[in-house]
Amino acid sequence: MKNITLLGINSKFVHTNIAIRYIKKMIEQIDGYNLTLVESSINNQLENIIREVIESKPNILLVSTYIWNREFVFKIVPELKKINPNLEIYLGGPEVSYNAVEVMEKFPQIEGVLVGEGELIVKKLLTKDRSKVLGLYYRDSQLKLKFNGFEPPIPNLDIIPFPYEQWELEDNKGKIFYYESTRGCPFHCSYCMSSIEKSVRTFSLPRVKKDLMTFLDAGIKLVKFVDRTYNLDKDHYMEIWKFLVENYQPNLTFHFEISAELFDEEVIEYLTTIPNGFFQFEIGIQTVNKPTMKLIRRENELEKLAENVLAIKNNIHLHLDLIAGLPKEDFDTFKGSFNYVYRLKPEMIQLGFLKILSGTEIYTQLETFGYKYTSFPPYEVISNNDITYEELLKLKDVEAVLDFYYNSGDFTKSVNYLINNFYSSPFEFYLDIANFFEKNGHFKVSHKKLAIFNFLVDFYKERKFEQGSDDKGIKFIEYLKFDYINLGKPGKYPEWFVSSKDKDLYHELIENLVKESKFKNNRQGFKNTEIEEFNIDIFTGENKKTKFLFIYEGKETKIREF
Ligand code: B12
Ligand code: SF4
Repeated sequence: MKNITLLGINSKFVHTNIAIRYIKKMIEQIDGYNLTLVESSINNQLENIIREVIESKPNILLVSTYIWNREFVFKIVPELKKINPNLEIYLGGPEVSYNAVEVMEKFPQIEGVLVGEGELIVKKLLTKDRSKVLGLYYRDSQLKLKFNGFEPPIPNLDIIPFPYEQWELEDNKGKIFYYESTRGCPFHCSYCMSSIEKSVRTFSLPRVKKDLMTFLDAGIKLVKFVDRTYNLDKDHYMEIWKFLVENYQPNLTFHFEISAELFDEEVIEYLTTIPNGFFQFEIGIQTVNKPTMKLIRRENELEKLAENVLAIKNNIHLHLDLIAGLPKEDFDTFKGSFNYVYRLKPEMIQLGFLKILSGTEIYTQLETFGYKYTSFPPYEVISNNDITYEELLKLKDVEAVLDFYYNSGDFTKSVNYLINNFYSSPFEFYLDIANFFEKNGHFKVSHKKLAIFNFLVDFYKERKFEQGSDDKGIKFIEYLKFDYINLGKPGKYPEWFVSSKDKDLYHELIENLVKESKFKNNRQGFKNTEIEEFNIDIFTGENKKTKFLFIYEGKETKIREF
């Protein structure tokens, strides 16, 4: 009996590694091996991971290597070999699949690199002579590097077992569970590793439904489909969606990466009926600059895209992605991309920076577009012919303030008011406040939520906006008060928040809510509510007093005007 340890190091504790689980399940089909899964995150200490691996007493170690753990993996491997010189170490995963020769030459401690889809290759490695295994880089008895050619993509995905154990789903309800219903992508985006492997294959629908039922029954919170573009085959994806809706669970969200312009009217209509929050879509828009779209082979149909996004945004959480550093996208054209996405008002805007990944088309265009990028992971672009390092740094600052003032969802009224009244576009606002943060050193330390509110007040004062507004700044503060109180019952009121409330009326409202059985008693009612009077109509902006009762229900706040 040999011991095999499988090592997966995630980017954060909440993530899971689906690849290493698949491979474990495949090895379970062969006799003669004791298997241990060691899963950790890059936030753990190297020493702890080394210890955990060694304590599992492996004869063979299989390591899953990705961009986020590459540095960790290459530090751990030599140490493990020092501790146990007989350990056979094999690496697999996207970070070693396109540069296996280099990896084998640099790390003599590594027995072999398995390139491409690992499930069948590992099975063959453990059951056949190495000279018969496709997809394996290894050294022969004279230490000469050998490769017998690539293993073709697995034609029937159903041979791969469901990766998760029932107990782990039940014990780790808060983790993100990844899931695949298809593999491969037919598109050719020049920066993306998934564009390399063209063949799209699907797990069968009965198989997918069975797997999804396991998730639905387990009481977990988030399942992320890693299908490269989920909505490729309408029959396939609609049947899965319909199945999920038939088995709807209120506290579970399914996340899909989709291409919004591929939806037809029937699908859009169907999507407007999905229970709120049940589905979450990530849509890679990346850029709206025409020459850039052409160069990266990703030509968005902007009108259709916007129309579809707006049609489904009421009940589906949307994450829209942009990439800075693409070819022919300069600082100004990036503004255009940013403003396009911002005006669609998704729940989240993910502002990413181009990574130069080996194996992709962009990797072959370094000279054409003058790319400079970091030689360590994640190989992020430093500059190119169209954008400077300083401009990219500025966009990083914009990304940070965007997280504070947009993605947090905490400033909907106040920031909207500022953008609509004092700026020519959303980007100009975020750039301006990013400059303010930089000048005042606010990026250097982390801040509590209240500080982020206070900075907005300081910014408002420093820019002297009240001089340019006909209400002497009243509206801004009223909107900010609303945003602040909407977040939860204030422990204390900041200096700029002069609270105005009718205490007798508040008492009466709570008593009514207790009568309605909304709360058990007055104490519970006061704890979970707040009232406030505003000098303007928060929803129309008119100069008219309004009073609201805020009812805090977990992450949600319900508002009643009275
Ligand atoms: C989930 C995910 C993440 C998660 C992390 C998950 C985790 N476990 O911690 C998050 C969201 C944090 C993330 C972030 C990033 N990611 Co990401 N991510 C993915 C995603 C969507 C799924 C990966 C996956 O599980 N796929 C399903 C499995 C079954 O397929 P697979 O990974 O290809 O694995 C197969 C083979 O590689 C191989 N294999 C894998 N491990 C092993 C081990 C052994 C021993 C063997 C033999 C074989 C083997 O066999 C597997 C099964 O066939 C992929 C895209 C995709 N759909 O695959 C991108 C992907 C891996 N990410 C990518 C990138 C570029 C990034 C970012 C840099 C993006 C960014 N923000 O700019 C960041 C980096 C974060 C960081 N801290 O540095 C790239 C490639 C990176 C690389 N070379 O590793 C991918 C491929 C996207 C792309 N199309 O370009 N990502
Ligand atoms: S970015 Fe998305 S659509 Fe483009 S090749 Fe990669 S996975 Fe496919």
